[in-house]
Amino acid sequence: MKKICIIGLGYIGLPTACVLANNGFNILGVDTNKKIINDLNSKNIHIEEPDLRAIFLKALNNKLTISKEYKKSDVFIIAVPTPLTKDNKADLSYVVSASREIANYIEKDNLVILESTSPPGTTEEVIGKIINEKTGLVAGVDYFLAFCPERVLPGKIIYELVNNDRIIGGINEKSAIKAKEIYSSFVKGKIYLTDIGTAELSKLVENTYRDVNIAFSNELSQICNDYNINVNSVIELANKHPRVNILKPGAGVGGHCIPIDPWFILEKVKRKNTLIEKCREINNDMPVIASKKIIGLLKRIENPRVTLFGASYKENVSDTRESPTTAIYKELANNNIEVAVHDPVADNFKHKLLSMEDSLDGSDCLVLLVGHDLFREIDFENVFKLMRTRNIFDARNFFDKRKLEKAGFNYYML
Ligand code: SAJ
Repeated sequence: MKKICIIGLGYIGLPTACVLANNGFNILGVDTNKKIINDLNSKNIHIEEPDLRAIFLKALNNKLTISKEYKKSDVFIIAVPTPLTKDNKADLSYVVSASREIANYIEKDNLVILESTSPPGTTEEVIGKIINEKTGLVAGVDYFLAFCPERVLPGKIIYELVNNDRIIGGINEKSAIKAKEIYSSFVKGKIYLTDIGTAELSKLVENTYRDVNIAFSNELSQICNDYNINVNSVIELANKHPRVNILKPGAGVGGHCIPIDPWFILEKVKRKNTLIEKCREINNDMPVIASKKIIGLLKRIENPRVTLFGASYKENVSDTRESPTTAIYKELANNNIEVAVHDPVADNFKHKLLSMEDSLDGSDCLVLLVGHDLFREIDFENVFKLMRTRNIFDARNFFDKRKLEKAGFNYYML
């Protein structure tokens, strides 16, 4: 049975480790975080994701071991974070330390795969270089090296891990074929083989395409304001065209992928004023634009109090990383507005999360930032009683405007 060492037991590494263990591989999951190791070994998972717990428990009964220590393995899969530095560059320190560790255990004919999203060149120029220098082995000759980006959507990770198509880039054809042998054990989608650089850039292009599309919709929302036309109706109708698919505007783009990956593309690009950078700017400005509108609504109210509904970076996930709510909170608080936050789904938010009742008590504006399904069940009669001034600012076109206006609320959209 092939031994695979998966490095980094986060949103990608842990589900991948489980799926591989449940498909006949002997898996060692490694992480530098002691708490994660202890929790996992006590059967507690640190990630909220539908169906993950079930496949994790099954994997423990199969061949999944969790440890802080690396071991000799046939395959090493790197799934560590690649965050953004303050000057919009990739922080590859986790990739570097994983590569150094792998170099201590790698043997001839092993396979090394990078899954973490990284700037083009990382697989060969960082991982390959470190391992080659430390071991004297040569990537593509003595061991196989490939990049196989994850493409799963948080909230649907387990389904998409199995059903999405995948791209594999190899340092040579043999490396790509070796990596395909591993992924084809569980992937039901198609697997496309290419070179490493093309695979690295394709991954970044997917997320950048989404960022550019959302920026277009956010710009449209501002243009529609000038014309006093409802942007959502415009997008809905334009999308009836068979070749148009505009995404939804909102109060910002969050998460740890879409706002970050466009910068990885630009890392070695000499051109200035790229469309990609402009779109980042448009999306980054949205929390401030939304805040200004909220502040404008409340200007005649003394000691205004605002309630933000939604702290996670998008609907129905608990993850609050890069959530636009953080920026909006800051902007409102800096303008002397008392801010309360309610989110029945989010985890680990920077500010205190209150119950719905406490967050709305005496509030002058309910701001809907994240369209969690649970918010569909809100009892607006109760909301009406709790609030001091009945303003609703709907940044996601989520509520039924007519129904709320009929119930006596002042309804505003972004
Ligand atoms: N958003 C909008 N309008 C939309 C769609 C999204 O404002 O119409 C916002 C969301 O509210 C959120 C942000 O964009 O704040 C990102 O959410 P998302 O659902 O677009 O993307 P992620 O970050 O959850 O996952 C993306 C996915 N990439 C693509 O769809 C191209 C996923 O498949 C990737 O695997 C993931 O990034 C990743 O890990 O790279």
